[in-house]
Amino acid sequence: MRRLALLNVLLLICVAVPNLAMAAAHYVRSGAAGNSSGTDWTNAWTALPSTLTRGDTYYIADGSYGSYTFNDAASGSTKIYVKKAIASDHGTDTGWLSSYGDGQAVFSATVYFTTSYWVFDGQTGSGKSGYGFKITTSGANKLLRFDNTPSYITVSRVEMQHRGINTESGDDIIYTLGAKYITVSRCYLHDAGRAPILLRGTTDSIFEYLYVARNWSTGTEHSEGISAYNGTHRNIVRHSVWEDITGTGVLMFDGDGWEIYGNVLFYTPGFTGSVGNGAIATWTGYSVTNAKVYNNTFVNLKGWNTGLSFDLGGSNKAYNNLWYNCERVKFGNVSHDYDWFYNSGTQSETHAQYGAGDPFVSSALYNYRLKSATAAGLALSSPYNIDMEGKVRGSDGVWDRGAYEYGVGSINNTTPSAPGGLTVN
Ligand SMILES: [Ca+2]
Ligand SMILES: [Ca+2]
Repeated sequence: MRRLALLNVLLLICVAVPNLAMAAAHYVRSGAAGNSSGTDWTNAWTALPSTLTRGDTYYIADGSYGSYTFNDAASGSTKIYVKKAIASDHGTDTGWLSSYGDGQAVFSATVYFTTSYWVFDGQTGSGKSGYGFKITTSGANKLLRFDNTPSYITVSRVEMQHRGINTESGDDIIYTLGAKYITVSRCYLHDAGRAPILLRGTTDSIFEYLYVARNWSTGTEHSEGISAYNGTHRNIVRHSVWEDITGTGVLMFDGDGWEIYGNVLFYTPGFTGSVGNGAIATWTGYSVTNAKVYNNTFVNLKGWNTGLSFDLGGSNKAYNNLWYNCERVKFGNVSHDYDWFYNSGTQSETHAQYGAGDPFVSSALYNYRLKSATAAGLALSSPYNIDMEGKVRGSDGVWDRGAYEYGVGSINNTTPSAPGGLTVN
């Protein structure tokens, strides 16, 4: 027994030691004036070094940084972690000052990923404020690029502020070329020169808990909130807010197996933009198959079609969506039912519900939580049963229509909260 126990202990040590020895932490702080070894906050690098080590974590303090290209070769599935340093997670205390961790680390030019297995985490931020990382530009560049078909990259808690001017040269915020298994989570994308998210050949990726506000579209250079084609399949867009997105559509894509659920798409009063093909749609001559469009809320959208329209393809399904005060809600090539409408036309649906007025807690504050239950929607399986605040749809007996579940859990539906209601952490 004792020999067995000792053997187990030795085995544990043998397993544990290499991992401990391999994973190191390094420190980056603009303005650091130590020996630039990156070993603590006094001796931090002033910018990320050109070569990073697989398995290691790089903490970055508040400050200004330039462009960076994450291009170190993958090694199996071992990730490299790049994190904003914050009070509760900054590695060593040697040389640490709280002022290094209470603001933003700002990359003032494009951030590129050209290899796989990365975690890029700003650690703080939600809705429209408090993000640990920021990427911005004064030029026509894209802000966050995934080139050369990289995969397994997670980007979270990053503000991406473009310059809001369309120069007709491809001013997009996020751009992918053949990327796969990308997750962009809890980021704030705003004032895109063209498209906030432009995907080419990207599959199996997730865009979630985003706040996306304003893009720029012109007659000769059309824009969209998401523009996706050339082999874009099985991508998920969920639990996100899309404010004042204009152009061909808000979410425009082609391909198979897209899932779009739990989003809010809205226009603020006085916004003069519009959408052409649909709020969620594809282009003429493009094909969408097996799309699922569930429990989204559409508010005050304007345009030629603010519904769901897929030109070619089939087997597309839409349930439990809510349209309030939207122009010309039309459906094309999609089976739809259990939707809710007010001042958004009369639709051919067996279980359509027509509301009596404004159903929201506070339209003035863009709080689109429901102030009362809707007629029961169609109960669906996981993962469609969770709203953006984590409420389990239907657990009070009524699966509500729209993005926000009513009447479940500890969140008081009648308490106004942050604009857009994106208070999740
Ligand atoms: Ca600071
Ligand atoms: Ca309910």
